[in-house]
Amino acid sequence: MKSQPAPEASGCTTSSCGSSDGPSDMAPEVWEKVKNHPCYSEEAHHYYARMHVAVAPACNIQCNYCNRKYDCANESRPGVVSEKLTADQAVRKVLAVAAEIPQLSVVGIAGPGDSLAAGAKNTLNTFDQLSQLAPDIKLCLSTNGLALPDYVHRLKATNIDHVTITINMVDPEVGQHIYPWIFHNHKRYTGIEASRILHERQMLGLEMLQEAGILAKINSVMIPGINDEHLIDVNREVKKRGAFLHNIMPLISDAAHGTHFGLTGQRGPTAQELKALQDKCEGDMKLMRHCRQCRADAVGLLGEDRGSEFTAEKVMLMDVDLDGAGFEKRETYREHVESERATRHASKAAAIAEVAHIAGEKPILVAVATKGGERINEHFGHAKEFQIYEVTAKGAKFVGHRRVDLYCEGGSGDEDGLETIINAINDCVAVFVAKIGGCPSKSLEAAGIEPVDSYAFEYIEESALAYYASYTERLGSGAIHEKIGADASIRQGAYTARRA
Ligand code: CLF
Ligand code: SF4
Repeated sequence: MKSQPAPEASGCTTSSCGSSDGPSDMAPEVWEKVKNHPCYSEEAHHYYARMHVAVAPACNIQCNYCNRKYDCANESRPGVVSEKLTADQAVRKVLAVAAEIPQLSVVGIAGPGDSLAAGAKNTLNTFDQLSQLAPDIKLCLSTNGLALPDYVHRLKATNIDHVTITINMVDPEVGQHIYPWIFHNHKRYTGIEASRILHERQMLGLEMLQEAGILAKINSVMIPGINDEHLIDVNREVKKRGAFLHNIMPLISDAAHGTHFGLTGQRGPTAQELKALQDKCEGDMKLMRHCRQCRADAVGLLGEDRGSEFTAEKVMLMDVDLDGAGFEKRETYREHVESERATRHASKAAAIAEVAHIAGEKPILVAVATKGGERINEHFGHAKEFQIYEVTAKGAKFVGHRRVDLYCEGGSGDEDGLETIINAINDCVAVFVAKIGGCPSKSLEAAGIEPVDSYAFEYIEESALAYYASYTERLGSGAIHEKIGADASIRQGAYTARRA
């Protein structure tokens, strides 16, 4: 999605999302729309991939956290792409990826500008072609909302079920500190008037999506001191207008990105600040916590980016099947995931029953190294991110992820990298890995983070619950002490290789 956007997924708990029939609080037709969407369903993001095609270079507003000139293949944040595509190039790229990656379930258009700016010509052309050529793949769109009211009916006619609007304020007084200008109806507006128009168009667009039966996800960028507490009002207003999911993301404000906020020293939130705000907003509306703030040309599972395998040059050399493009492989994969879902439901319920006798204990956070499939299946030294689970006797719930520097590059450990990892997961009591060496284990233990490889290749949630039982027992016996007051830092952007 755009500059910092992107949507959400469910805040699902162990007990609600394991069924292949869907959670009990969701209508079957809605579950059908979200169950294989890696952004709209937290569970789905362990299994399904998305890709973005960068066909929308222009933007009709300016956000103080965006600089689309900055491009780096190792950078991961909205608004950033390596190459812009025509609609025809984009369609060819999607068909090439769909043939190679059976996990692909969604194609999104999220910039690098605004998908609906400048008449939305490329966006609509791309979606029109894809809805004919690969009808099993869902189409998804992200926008700042300024032009949205003009296109809702057209999006509905193209069978687009998922639209994300980035909404950072519902009060133009707040908005004027985020948006220096907008361009609307052939005119440039600045100051509070710009924010007022943007706000009114965003609310109208959201209401129209609701009327049209299109699922709306709201992305909000948390900017400490500017809109952090205000996002509680945003959450209330978008919930009132029928938004399905709210995704609150941390501001990315590294000065090297050249954004207004980066250059003026505006900081992003810490991990604890972000989680506290997400917790406050999580009521009867679903909250997305697994957003990776993707590039506008990202390809793959949310925690990975395989975009470099599918550059326009490489795609031109591929033998692309325009008729079906791997449909059978995708069908087989979806059947496999459905069968996993059915099995997991019973297994998670049994794991919760095992710890149900533990009462009154505080939740703990654990970090997990995973390559997907809801399993602990990544080595500590190879992890580019850790998934964070909050564990209680009621279940293990995904609450976020932390990007890190690779610890192991070229076969040896990097002590500087280790420090950034510890900073990133410092609020966790344990880190679950498939394998870990003696040196990093000692440093982690010294920081109060227990390295755990005894659940290697097991399912994450069941392992987290088993660990919780052992942790509370050891705490009760005095064998270990409670970890209090630790916070963690949020990395600005994805991993960037330090060695050639
Ligand atoms: Fe792309 Fe956005 Fe669709 Fe997902 S991303 S257009 S809803 S398919 Fe997802 Fe990426 Fe976060 Fe966006 S992780 S930035 S929320
Ligand atoms: Fe950048 Fe435009 Fe997206 Fe804002 S809406 S983040 S200015 S591309």
